[in-house]
Amino acid sequence: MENVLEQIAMCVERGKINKNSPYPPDLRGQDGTEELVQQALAMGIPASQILNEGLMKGMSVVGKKFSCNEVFVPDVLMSARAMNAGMPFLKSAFETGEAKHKGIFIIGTVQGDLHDIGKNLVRMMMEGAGWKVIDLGVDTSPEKFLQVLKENPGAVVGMSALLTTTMMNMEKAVKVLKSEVPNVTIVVGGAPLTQDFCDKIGADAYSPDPQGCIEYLDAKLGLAS
Ligand code: B1M
Repeated sequence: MENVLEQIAMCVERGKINKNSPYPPDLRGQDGTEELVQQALAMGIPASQILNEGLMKGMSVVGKKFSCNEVFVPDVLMSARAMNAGMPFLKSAFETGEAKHKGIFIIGTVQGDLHDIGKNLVRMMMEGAGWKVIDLGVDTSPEKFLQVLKENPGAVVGMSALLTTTMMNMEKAVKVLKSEVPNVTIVVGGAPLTQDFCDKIGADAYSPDPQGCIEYLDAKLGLAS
């Protein structure tokens, strides 16, 4: 069991997507995250363990290497692709099968920010928790958030930011939404954020991980089981 999780982490670290992908050359012909995640699920390893001890473990190694210039943007992009390639298989395992939606959750990475792995994870976990999710993708302007919110009255909005430089765009987006739709609930997250920042910009909640977002909304809407 540990072995397959270690292999998944290694594939994310090295950017190995699937058996057919030619990169990296020394792993040609070997399984990538696509195959290994499916194997791990078939072995009965819980999706959350595959996510935390496989995919996210590999990405955390990449993050540390990126910080000290041991790997560079193209390497990180390949790792992101390998991680994203494994995630759809986990999605079905996270899904509860409940037909009734708890509500609509609009999510996007804020303007100027192209990081989407964390946002995709939140989307996946929210879908699994019974929310209908509208994913606005990356580089989402305040106007886009507002337009989609107006088209979906009563929806909750989630925003993700990974760069200290784009946190100010999150602040702009929160201000625009709150001034136009004062009763909207906004949850924010992303590695550089803090509860203090959330309070300062007037968002309703900060969560360091997807589960916190689910639990906050369950509690707020009285949906906790
Ligand atoms: Co970027 N990058 N990057 N990068 N990148 C970081 C964020 C950085 C910390 C790396 C570093 O220097 N150590 C740094 C930011 C520094 C800072 O702002 N202080 C950085 C930089 C500088 C940059 C560029 C400027 C690099 C350059 O071009 N010179 C550039 C910016 C591009 C842009 O956005 N305009 C850039 C580009 C990229 C890639 C494109 C190569 C790639 C992104 C690919 C993609 O997303 N498709 C990339 C990556 C992969 C990273 C690192 C290595 C990993 C980020 C990640 O996906 N983590 C990252 C270093 C690191 O984090 N250690 C780094 C895994 C992910 C699951 O975690 O997104 O935090 P995270 O999400 C978590 C929680 O935060 C939370 O849940 C998730 C699961 O637990 N969460 C929420 C997230 N959103 C939430 C919302 C919620 C609730 C919880 O409610 C709504």
